[in-house]
Amino acid sequence: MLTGAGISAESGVPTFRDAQTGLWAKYRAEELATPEAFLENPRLVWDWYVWRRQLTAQARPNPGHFALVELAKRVTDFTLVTQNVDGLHARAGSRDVIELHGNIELDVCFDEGTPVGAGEYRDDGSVPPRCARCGAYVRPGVVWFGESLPRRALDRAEAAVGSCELVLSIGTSSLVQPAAGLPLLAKRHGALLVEVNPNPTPLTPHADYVLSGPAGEVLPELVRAL
Ligand code: BV8
Repeated sequence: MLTGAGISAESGVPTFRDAQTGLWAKYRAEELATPEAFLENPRLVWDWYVWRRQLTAQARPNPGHFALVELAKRVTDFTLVTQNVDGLHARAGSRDVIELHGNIELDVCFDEGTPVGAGEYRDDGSVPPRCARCGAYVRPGVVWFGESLPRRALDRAEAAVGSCELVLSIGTSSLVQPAAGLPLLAKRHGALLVEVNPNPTPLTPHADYVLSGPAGEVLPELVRAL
């Protein structure tokens, strides 16, 4: 299974396609989610992530997330790969989720690249906060545009799509690489490709089946039909 922002839309988490609202309306997500934007204006990008963290903290998993928990119990070899940084799959009860683009709850030292946890922040009132070890800014533990994905996560995802019989691409616009290439990789290895999305995407012409509707409605139906 590969999921994108669309599976969290019914939980109230805006997708990347959705225009940003309020303070952030004048920015494109792809512009803010870059190391360049952070270096240029650390406070702006940090505040954007604080805002998004509040949104994801308030969000609750929806029937689409829970249906994938159920599906995992019904099939022998199940792998869940997500582009989402909201942690909602794990909160729904999914185990061993491959988070290709990191997790918005985590903090990382901008210079050292190592996790920064409680007691590891410099107590100087800096915003963004600073790493107690080296004094560099702390950044959210997500993969920004132009940055490589975590090697182990990508290797595990590629191994899964290289050996699966069925791949579901759920709630993704299939525009961001290398994630968007994974369902096609699976198809090239002989897997059946099913897309779940209320809107067509560049992947739609390649899909064997398209379940055109909201994931929160389609996925529970799929599980019931099993
Ligand atoms: C990299 C974390 C090495 C941060 C994210 C090849 C060709 C062209 C460009 C590239 C390429 N290779 C690399 C690039 C550059 C770039 C890229 O792909 N750019 C795109 C914009 C063209 N990729 C990278 O930079 C990657 N790194 O490749 O490193 C490298 C570097 C440079 C050059 C070469 C190689 C890193 C990409 C990861 C970036 N980080 N997130 C954060 O969240 O703040 S990406 C982020 O955006 C999300 O994680 C997600 O991946 C993406 C958004 O896509 P979706 O999840 O699909 O969401 P979207 O809003 O787009 O669509 C929602 C869909 O849901 C829609 O289709 C809608 O119809 C549907 N929907 C709506 N409601 C529902 C629904 N579906 C179901 N149910 C509903 N209810």
